[in-house]
Amino acid sequence: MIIKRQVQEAYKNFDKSKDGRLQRREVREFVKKTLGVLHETEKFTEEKFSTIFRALDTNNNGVLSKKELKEMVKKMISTTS
Ligand SMILES: [Ca+2]
Repeated sequence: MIIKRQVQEAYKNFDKSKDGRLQRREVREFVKKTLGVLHETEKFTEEKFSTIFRALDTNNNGVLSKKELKEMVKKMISTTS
């Protein structure tokens, strides 16, 4: 399943602290890289990221769990395909 694979890849590549949660800056790298592939011409601003991150960090603790990241990947796929 593509979502599961994306999430696993994201953690493998971006969870630098290897604690199973993505810090804000780790999420930014992931989103930037992923959106950079999907929307090469679109500029990805900090403001835009903040909006996305707030929406994704559903329990508002400043990090994304795998569950939260999975939701994000789902949304990203549904809005770009
Ligand atoms: Ca969270």
